[in-house]
Amino acid sequence: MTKLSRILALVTLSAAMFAAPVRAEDVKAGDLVISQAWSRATPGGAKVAGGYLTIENKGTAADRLVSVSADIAGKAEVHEMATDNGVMKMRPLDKGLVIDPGKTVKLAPGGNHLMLQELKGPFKQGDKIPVTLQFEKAGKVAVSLDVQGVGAQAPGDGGQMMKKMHDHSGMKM
Ligand SMILES: [Cu+2]
Repeated sequence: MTKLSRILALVTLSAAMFAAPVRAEDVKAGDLVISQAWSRATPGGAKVAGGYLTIENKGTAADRLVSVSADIAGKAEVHEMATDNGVMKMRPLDKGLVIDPGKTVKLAPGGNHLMLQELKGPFKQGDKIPVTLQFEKAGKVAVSLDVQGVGAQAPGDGGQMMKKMHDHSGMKM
């Protein structure tokens, strides 16, 4: 092996390492980039689950997430959290969710989310749940939700946050 071919082999090897699959794949649709799509495992027979993801609009015009559908859910909606008489409640976003140009919109626990209802089966940690997003401009976009642990607060969390919080509550300051 010449010095050059050894270098080339190294370069090829490191390129292959960088190309290794990451957990949540980015999905590009027109000017939109959708990433970190995830959900949570459904505990004992639950028929509803939230869906969370990040939508970045790299274009110069606003787009709108109009609706969502999934084979596993009899009904799916885009929800927002709103305060009603001092109580946080969720409700469907009838006009959809606007993603302004140059902005990133994050659907996350406690905020906007996808609501999958009338589930035909449980979500288990490690599952990938295919859902179809419908955008006004970008059209239909297929993504899959990476199912995390029951108490997860973020993708890849697997319920660690919950455990950490419990640890803290037991700590004497
Ligand atoms: Cu909801």
